[in-house]
Amino acid sequence: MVPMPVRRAMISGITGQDGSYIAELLLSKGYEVHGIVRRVAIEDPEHRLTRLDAIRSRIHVHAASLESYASIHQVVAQVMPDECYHLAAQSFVSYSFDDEFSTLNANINGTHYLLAAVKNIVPHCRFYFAGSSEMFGKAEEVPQTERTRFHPRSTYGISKVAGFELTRNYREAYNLHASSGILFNHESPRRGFEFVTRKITSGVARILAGRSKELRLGNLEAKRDWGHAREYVYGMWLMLQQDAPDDYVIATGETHTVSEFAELAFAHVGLNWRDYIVPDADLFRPAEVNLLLGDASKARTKLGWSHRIGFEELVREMVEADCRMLGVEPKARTTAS
Ligand code: NDP
Ligand code: GDR
Repeated sequence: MVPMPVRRAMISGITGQDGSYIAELLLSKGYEVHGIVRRVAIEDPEHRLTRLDAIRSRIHVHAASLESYASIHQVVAQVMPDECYHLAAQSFVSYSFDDEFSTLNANINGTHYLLAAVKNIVPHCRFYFAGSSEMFGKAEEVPQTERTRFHPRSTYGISKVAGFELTRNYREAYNLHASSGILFNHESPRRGFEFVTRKITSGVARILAGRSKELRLGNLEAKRDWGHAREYVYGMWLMLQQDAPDDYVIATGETHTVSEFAELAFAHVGLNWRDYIVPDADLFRPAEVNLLLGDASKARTKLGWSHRIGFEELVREMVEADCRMLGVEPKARTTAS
């Protein structure tokens, strides 16, 4: 029997939350995994490659800049990938209001460079673009599907709409197997500390450890459809295993306010969130996305994707991981009467 050739995957943004999970998934499926990282990551691996600690010896990392076509071209030509997961982006919505220009540059040009390099060098390569529910922004319908009109509310959202359109255009114009996932918020113990879920769960752990007394938050009424990152990256992989490229919403179909997340996280360690949360007007955004709720019916039907981890389990996993990190035991949860 002729052995199956090893499939080669390339991941931009491999150092991030999703990059680390998809790298693990691909390794478990026997892929040769290559990651594009910034040069500073190779200089300072102890700080910048921590999410990859468990798999460092099994992956190949290449330095390139999202701002330089030449460097992206060089890595693609060296790796010659069969599948490319383009996850690198300035991904923090709040920061996109502070630095609109670099958000647009990195997110739009980075995507364009990678698509162009794939088309020019490895046109057989399957391409995944990390689209976002932030593209819906001020959504005109609830729940949001692949057919809901985009109305982004930040340069981050605008950059993702542009990336989505570039990906679709490369699919239609050059016949690339290029798909976009429209992923709703997904979290995990590997989430960056600046995002609200991790800010809350790490805040709970710090309060429990006696390292802080309060947690300042912005808009507590915003609603998000929160899932688990490990399950969402499986959706990315499934998209690239289809015969034809397409776009898919990945979501849980449940939405919760930021205050519900905080209430549950504090309750898990026996604390009342109202005693610790300090509302901070400076943390509100100039334009907010008030309500996101995804309908993943298409992904369920066509990909066979579904989520298993619910809201409570996600919050619990994140709180417990942050408590462990600080060496504190989460107290037994008090059941509210
Ligand atoms: P993270 O913020 O955890 O990771 C972002 C990655 O992009 C990191 O590897 C980071 O590298 C890299 N990156 C950022 N800016 C640049 C740059 N200028 N040049 C090169 N690399 C850069 O994001 P997630 O893992 O959460 O998300 C992955 C992708 O999915 C992103 O594109 C995000 O916008 C999108 N997305 C995420 C969702 C979520 O809920 N998590 C939902 C929908 C879409 P470094 O470590 O060096 O900073
Ligand atoms: P989001 O995630 O903007 O949805 O983008 P984030 O966790 O930053 O905000 C979610 C909601 O919480 C409100 N909020 C706060 N947010 C932060 N970061 N810090 C606070 O103190 C705070 N207080 C309230 C926000 O106003 C917002 O309404 C994430 C990113 O991963 C994107 O890359 C991705 O595309 C989308 O999810 C889907």
